Order: sequence, then structure tokens, then C-alpha cells
Amino acid sequence: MEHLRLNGAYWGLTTLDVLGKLNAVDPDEVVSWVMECQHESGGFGGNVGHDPHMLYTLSAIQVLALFDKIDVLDVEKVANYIASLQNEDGSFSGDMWGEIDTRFSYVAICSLALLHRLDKINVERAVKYIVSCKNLDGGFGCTPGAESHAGQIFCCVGALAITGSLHHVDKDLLGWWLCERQVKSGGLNGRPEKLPDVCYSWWVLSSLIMIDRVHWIDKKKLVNFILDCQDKENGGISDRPDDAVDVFHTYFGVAGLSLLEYPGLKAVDPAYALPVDVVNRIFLAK
Ligand code: GRG
Ligand code: ZN
Repeated sequence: MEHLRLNGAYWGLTTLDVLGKLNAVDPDEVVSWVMECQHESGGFGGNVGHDPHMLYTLSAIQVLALFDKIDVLDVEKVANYIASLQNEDGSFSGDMWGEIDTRFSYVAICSLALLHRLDKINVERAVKYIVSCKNLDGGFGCTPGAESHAGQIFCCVGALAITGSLHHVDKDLLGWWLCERQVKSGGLNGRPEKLPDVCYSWWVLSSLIMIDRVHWIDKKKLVNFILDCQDKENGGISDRPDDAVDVFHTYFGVAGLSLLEYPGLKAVDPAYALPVDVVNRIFLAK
């Protein structure tokens, strides 16, 4: 997974923080490695010497936020990189090669909000583009007309929440679609007729929380599904019971449990996907 090591750092380190164990790593070592992934354009690559992309730029900002080290950044430079990827119609490209997806709208808006630089982009147009990706079932896809998918719904609802634009969401219609993602085992899937997967405990649940409809699913059954995906001998969480564990599903399993108010975990913010105390430090300090 060399090409997405910076995403991996975000998943692993945020998990440690939610578990109250961030002190297991050396902050200076992490921060200097993150800064080595920065490209001269201001964006970050997935690893040292890799090309910059929005996805890794958000992870870099999030990791620095965990350690209260956003001030090591040349904020203006990073913000200019992100703003340079906004298109005329308000959408965002992921990098200089131009792929457009509502994931990148979320990443841009979340990153710039964490840097207090949302003024660098045209927020009104960004919101308009996201709303143009809304479907008749209340969900959102990656581009206009694309099928609703729980991952894209997290991105669109998250971006609308951060920009104070949730009035564009039909909460009852979307809440109904999202709560129908719960299957018999208690797990959640990402689209109708698909298998449940622990990571949707994050994508679906965070969206339900942002639209105040989390009481529409059976929380206890979902907790049990996530716990069933844990490797009790070696640690870690997999996508579904008895599969091999990985750091991505370990993070979204633990973050999902936190959203479900499972004891002993730090609270995670459903829009910023960071511990609430980290988000408060960023927004209450200014
Ligand atoms: C800061 C949490 C955070 C995210 C950054 C990259 C991103 C923004 C969001 C990704 C949202 C997304 C599209 C998640 C879905 C990931 C996933 C499980 C894709 C697989 O989709 P399918 O439908 O697979 O091919 P299944 O097996 O579920 O049918
Ligand atoms: Zn998954």
C-alpha cells in the first residue's frame, strides 16, 4: 500500500487517538515524515516523492491536526493548491489530471475549513455542484446522474454540513434510504442488494447522525456486527466476520463504534472525521 501510505497514517493514527493511545508514536517522527510527502505545488503525495493529490492532502492536514501541528504548514500554499482544483461549475478535480468526483468536493471543503481558508473557493458554486449530484432517492452519487452510494453520501452530506447547507437534503427521504442499508446480521451495506461491510458503519452512520436520523437503525445489532469482525487474537477489524483485518476497516470499525457511543472511546466528529476534541481545538481557539 505504498501509494496511499499517508491515508494509512490517517486511519491508523486516528484509531490510536480514539483509543486514547496516540502517545504510542513519536509526534516529531510522524510530522517530519508527513512534511516529506509535500510537493512543491503545496499538495501532498501518498508517500515521499509521489505526485500530489487532494486525497493525501486532506490526510496530511488531519494527521497534523491530531498532533496540534497544523502550524508547521505554509497554510496559504496548501490552500492555493486546493483552490486551484476547483472547476468553473463548482466541482473539484482530484489532481492535475482532472478526474471529477464529489469525494474531491468533500476533501476540498473539509481541508479548507480545517485551515480556516474556505474563502479561497467559490462555496456557493461548490454547494450547487453537490446538489446537482442529488438523486430522486434522496442520495448522492459521484457526478450528476450517478447512482447513490453510501460513500458519496457521506462526502456530500459532510460537505453540506461543513458549509451550513444541509437544508438542501431531504432528511426523511435520505434517512429512509440510509436506514435500509442495515441487513439481517446488523451490518450495513453501501447500496441495495450488496453485502454488509464494516466501513459502512462510518459512511452510513455519520450521514445519519448529520441529518438527525440515527435512531432509525438498530444500534445494538450494528455494535455486535462490528465486534464480530474483530480478530480477538491478533487485533484489528475486518470488513466482515472471519475475513483478514486491515487498518482501513479497523479505523472505520472503531470510529463507527465511537459514533454508536461504545464505552471507552473518544467521540468522533461525523463531518470532519476527527476526534471531537481535535475539531474543538481548531474551531474554538480562533
Ligand atoms: C476523511 C473519512 C474521510 C474520507 C475522505 C475518500 C473519501 C473522503 C471518501 C470516500 C467515500 C467512499 C466512496 C467510500 C466507499 C469506499 C468503498 C467501500 C468502496 C467500494 O464500493 P463498492 O460499491 O463495494 O464497489 P461494495 O463491496 O460495498 O459493493
Ligand atoms: Zn469496506
